[in-house]
Amino acid sequence: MKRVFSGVQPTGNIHLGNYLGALKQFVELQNDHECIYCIVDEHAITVPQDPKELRKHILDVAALYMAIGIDPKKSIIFVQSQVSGHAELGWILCCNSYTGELSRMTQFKAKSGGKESVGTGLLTYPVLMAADILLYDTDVVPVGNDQKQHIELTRDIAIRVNNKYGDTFVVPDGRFMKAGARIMALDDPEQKMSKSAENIHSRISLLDEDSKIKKSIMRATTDSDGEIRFDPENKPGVSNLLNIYSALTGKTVEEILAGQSWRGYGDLKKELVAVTQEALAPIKQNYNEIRESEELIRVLKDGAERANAIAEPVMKRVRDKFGLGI
Ligand code: ATP
Ligand code: LTN
Repeated sequence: MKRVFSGVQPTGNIHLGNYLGALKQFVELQNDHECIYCIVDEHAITVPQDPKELRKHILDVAALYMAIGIDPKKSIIFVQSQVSGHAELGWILCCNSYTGELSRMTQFKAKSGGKESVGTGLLTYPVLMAADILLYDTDVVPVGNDQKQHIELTRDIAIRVNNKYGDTFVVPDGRFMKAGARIMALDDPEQKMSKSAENIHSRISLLDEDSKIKKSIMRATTDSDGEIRFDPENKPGVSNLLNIYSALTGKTVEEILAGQSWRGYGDLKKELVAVTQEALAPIKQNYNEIRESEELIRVLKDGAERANAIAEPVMKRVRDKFGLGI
């Protein structure tokens, strides 16, 4: 069985972009893959965090993982900082990457742009991500399109180390969704939907109330020609709504448009509201039960043990290849 690894940061509310771009495939993959799903708290501290909030968000994401259908009996769910190999391998890989390649990453440029002083962690963020992946001899990494560059870097670093030290790492492949790989902000379809945007109506969080879902979708930015057509370049707003519809229902855009008698954007939006509310209702219900249960901590402790059991032999191999220790 191929091994899958992916991670989500415990920062703020998980939104439809995270779900349709990444999390939904986590659930699908667990039936025929050995899956490891991480809550990457060490990545979250590359920007300032309130410690109490961070702890809370770690458990929020863990509960959401389970609420969307990740089954701890099939998959490993754990918190990054509970397995020390991530930070250790992160350092070793830092010594095998170049500041030039890291400063070229678009996410680094976006997050550091215009700032007077930039934390080192923001620059080395993708190296820690490479460590997360390589630490488990991962074959497949399901992520949203925005992470493509980081996956490429991970492959480059793995190949570089293998060439220099002999076979050390498995070289992983990214896995991207067709429909949900890039969900755009509802208020500005030129930007990706993001946890950090100021306008809460730019995104739909998985735990949003029905009334908030309705408000955000009904006020989504479209255009003025009134024609419902999938054309991301000229009609980014409408195309984004169709894309969300497609990713939530599993229907292609052609199938969606073939069966409809919508007269305008209002009709499309109303139906998307219903589809979204229906898709998120069971997630919200599961979440509330799991978040309060004691099982959650047990799952994370057990997950960390199982993750560590896979990581430790890989770390031993790495230390041996590099000549570290005695
Ligand atoms: P944000 O930009 O919302 O802060 P992020 O990428 O920093 O998100 P993560 O929680 O680490 O936050 O992302 C989890 C997963 O969600 C990643 O695989 C990422 O590629 C994916 N993802 C994030 N935003 C989108 C989006 N708008 N469309 C599709 N996938 C997305
Ligand atoms: N960088 C990713 C989160 C992340 C990740 C990983 C994803 C950290 N480590 C390992 C896949 C595999 C993000 O910002 N979305």
